Amino acid sequence: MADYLNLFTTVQASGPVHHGEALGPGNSPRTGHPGISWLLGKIGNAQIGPIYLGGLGLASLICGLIAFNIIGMNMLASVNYDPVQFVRQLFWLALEPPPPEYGLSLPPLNQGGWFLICGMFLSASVLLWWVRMYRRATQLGLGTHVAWAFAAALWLFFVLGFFRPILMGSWGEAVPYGIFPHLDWTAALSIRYGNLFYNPFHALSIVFLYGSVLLFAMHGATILAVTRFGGERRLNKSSTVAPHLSALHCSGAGPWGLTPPWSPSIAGLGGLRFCVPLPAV
Ligand code: 07D
Repeated sequence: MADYLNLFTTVQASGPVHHGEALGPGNSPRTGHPGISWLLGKIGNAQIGPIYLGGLGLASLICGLIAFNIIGMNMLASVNYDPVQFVRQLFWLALEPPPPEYGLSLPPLNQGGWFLICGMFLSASVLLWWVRMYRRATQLGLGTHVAWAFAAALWLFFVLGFFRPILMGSWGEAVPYGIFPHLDWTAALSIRYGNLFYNPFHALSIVFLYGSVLLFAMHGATILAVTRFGGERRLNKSSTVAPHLSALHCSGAGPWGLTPPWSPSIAGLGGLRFCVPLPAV
């Protein structure tokens, strides 16, 4: 019989697709028919769609697409519209900010003018997406945590590409659009400030970034373990997993066994909750 024993023997959830919570007035309809993906179901929610696009989402995508095209067309122009060279040199191509002599003034299009126009569209795109994200959360009665996490990333994006160049008095300080060119910018900035590896604030940023990832992973894994993967029932059936612990914590008469509520279970999360016998499914 299929059983919830560990992550790799889970039973795939299948059934009628869910079309989402009812949307209140002022919302657009969702688009697309939801589908089920077995592979996605191995790592999380198996259902994809329907998608909520809405006015803000659409406006954001349009602005992003304009920015993307400005970058692509400028890169193409830089290789004389040769498609072969475009592909061969793609990782080295760039849409660069204006040279420093222009300061914060408006340069000609091919001297960084396109870069500034592109920056405006890209900024509009990410800000519109932020508002969409915030509104989706409130409309569905969720917390706005994800929007604030995204805002933290946007803060870095705008510091590097907008606030710092203004404070330095030159758009030339901004990060170029391009795969290797933006990495070159990072390396150059690091060297200019004495190698960021020696900068304690950069070190702290790394620790917090990696630390957040670890905490989010542990938090998500805990939620999955005790909900989707049937953690309560699995621990209750712990005789299959650890007979000695099961005998210690889950034996005895009555629904609560001999485990007092304050004693740790094998999960260390409180004996009472995890030793309640549940009907076999
Ligand atoms: C940039 C913000 C999110 C962007 C958003 C915008 C689109 C694009 C595109 C339409 C990433 C959305 C945009 C969707 C659409 C089109 C075309 C997030 C961003 C939302 N470092 N370093 C950090 C490490 C070194 C340097 C942060 C590690 C070297 C500089 C992080 C190492 C040198 C800066 C970090 C390492 C160097 C950083 C980034 C190891 C280079 C920064 C956090 C192991 C030789 C930035 C305080 C992040 C910063 C930064 C990690 C090495 C330079 C902690 C692990 C020594 C100049 N580095 N780094 O999430 O904040 O970025 O520094 O070697 O400015 Mg570093």
